[in-house]
Amino acid sequence: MGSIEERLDREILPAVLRPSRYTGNELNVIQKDHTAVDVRVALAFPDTYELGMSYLGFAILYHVLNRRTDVAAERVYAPWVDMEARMRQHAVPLFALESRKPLRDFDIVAFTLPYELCYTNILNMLDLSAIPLRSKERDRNDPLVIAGGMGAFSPEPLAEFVDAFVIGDGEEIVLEIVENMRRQENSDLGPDDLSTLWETRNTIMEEQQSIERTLQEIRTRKKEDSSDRSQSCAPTEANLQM
Ligand code: B12
Repeated sequence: MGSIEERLDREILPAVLRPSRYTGNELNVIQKDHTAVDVRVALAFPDTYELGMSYLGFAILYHVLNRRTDVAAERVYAPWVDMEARMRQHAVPLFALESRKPLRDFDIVAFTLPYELCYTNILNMLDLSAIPLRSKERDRNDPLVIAGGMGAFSPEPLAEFVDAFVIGDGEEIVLEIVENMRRQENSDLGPDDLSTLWETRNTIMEEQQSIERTLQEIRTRKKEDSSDRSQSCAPTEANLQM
């Protein structure tokens, strides 16, 4: 079957529209040896290369993260439909442009949420990466899936799929996140110990469950109220006689 490189170069890239979307050899691109860094971050933009490449927020985070010598930050964009079909046909998982390494080999997959229209692309990108879609289906062998950008202000639609949302500017917090991850990687914590990030993920899930319980209670109460109201509004014999 050959390596990802061979399958891409021989079977896939010559057959798709605009193959340069997937080659990653632009000027100023930063390539690092994954074995020489502590934390590997895939910055994921859930739309085509042209839309993501010109997005300023992505360029800032790429720069801030790669300034650290112990972090490799790479980019991945949603493949166009022809590329996706070929990748699935040749069993090539979604890969980051700089190293061509599969997303599931990264420590963190960091999605940007620029507009709500692209949310289904996020699920498709996780699926193409063979990363379980739902947060609760993933374990510590899977990357931590985080998201930031405009959409993080209303995270509910993606709450089941994203481990942690970053609300607001990302320049400083991404460094805190990788520092947490680095400390976890370099510590001798056993698989059952929770790093601060995993605690965050669990807290978020518990909070979400408690929000869901509250919403359910509100819905049930509303139903009860409306059935009470419809009873009180129904004409009773006494009302009709008056
Ligand atoms: C520029 C812009 C565009 C440009 C984008 C050009 C480009 N390629 O970048 C163009 C004109 C193409 C565009 C198009 C659209 N846009 Co527009 N756009 C904007 C605008 C004005 C600025 C975005 C920006 O670049 N900000 C500057 C960067 C540096 O800031 P930032 O994005 O906030 O990023 C920071 C943080 O959010 C964070 N962060 C970002 N990502 C991540 C990821 C992680 C993991 C972390 C930790 C942090 C993090 O760190 C960054 C640095 O601090 C915003 C409004 C606004 N003022 O934000 C609307 C906005 C994002 N657009 C919007 C919409 C709706 C659209 C369109 C769907 C419009 C349409 N109907 O066609 C299209 C969609 C694009 C497409 N698929 O065709 C909406 C989104 C609303 C929503 N909730 O979905 C916004 C919010 C405008 C609005 N108020 O309605 N848009």
